[in-house]
Amino acid sequence: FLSNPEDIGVVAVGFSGGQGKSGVDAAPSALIESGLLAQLQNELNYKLHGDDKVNAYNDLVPKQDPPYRNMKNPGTVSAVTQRLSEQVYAHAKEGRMVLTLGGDHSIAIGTVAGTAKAIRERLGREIAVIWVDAHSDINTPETSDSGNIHGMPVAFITGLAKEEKPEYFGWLKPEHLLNVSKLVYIGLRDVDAAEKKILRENGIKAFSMFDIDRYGSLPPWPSFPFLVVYGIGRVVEMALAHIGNDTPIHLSFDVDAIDPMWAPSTGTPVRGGLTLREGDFICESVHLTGNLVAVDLVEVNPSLAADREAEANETIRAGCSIVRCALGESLL
Ligand code: 6HN
Ligand code: MN
Ligand code: MN
Ligand code: MN
Repeated sequence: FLSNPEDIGVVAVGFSGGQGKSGVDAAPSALIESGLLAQLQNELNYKLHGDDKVNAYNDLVPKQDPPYRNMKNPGTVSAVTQRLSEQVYAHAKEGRMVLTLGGDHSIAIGTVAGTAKAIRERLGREIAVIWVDAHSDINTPETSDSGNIHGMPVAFITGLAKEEKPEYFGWLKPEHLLNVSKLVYIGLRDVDAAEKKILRENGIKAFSMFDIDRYGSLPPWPSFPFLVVYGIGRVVEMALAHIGNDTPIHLSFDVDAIDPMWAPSTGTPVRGGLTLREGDFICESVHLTGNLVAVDLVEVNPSLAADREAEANETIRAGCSIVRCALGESLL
């Protein structure tokens, strides 16, 4: 294990400033109230560090926060992710696996920065990131159509988006950054044209929903001619092979990777996604490597649902399942 097998640092991030819809800031308390942390403690026998009170970071919100380079709430997101990076760093430096409950996906600027720096210092290693998402979240401020920073975190943590001003992500230093060769995506199906260009030009490894389907196979057994074996197993195998054996892994899981059938309450749902089992399988496989150093679960928005209670509860259940699988619940 690259972190203490029994210690988890928990950071609950009630933050929605990386996009325009309110409600995603209520996810951590909804996940915790549904029993997630209690299960980690009582059933999976982890020792949890840090408080289960949700950080709102209200003290960090500037009085005025006009757009900068087309980014919305740039000063707020920069200040919050900087503080979050310090919280994550402090846990990871102690050898704890870090579990961050978001919040929108802009918070991964802070979580990845904190993990990358701590693992460099503690193990002298570069981390890899497995980004499970319907979206690639790699717009630069200039390529983004929406101006929402939750569509840009990967550009910042890889250094593809650069900025000097410390109040606008200039606090990101080389020790915080992720090498693009150590990044791999799973679940993509809504990638902007400019993002496709960035992925191609940088040779970034990405497994789309199409890849998951096409790496499936028709088994040769004549008695089951219609049985299709789906490709998630091979895709996860290839993703892990790409980042290499015993590389510390940060798993950043956007719940919208899961099909809206199981995770409808999210800000940017896209049909045609992972089944709940495929999402769990990714997490189980990453757990089995023994190399997991951090997990983010983001973009659960309990207030976005046609039939609020039922759909929000389904989404929270999916999110809890993802986290428990990443932390080893499925091992017998
Ligand atoms: N997420 N590509 C779109 C944008 O606004 O840049 C969507 C981003 C979604 C972000 O789901 O974390
Ligand atoms: Mn997404
Ligand atoms: Mn799009
Ligand atoms: Mn995302």
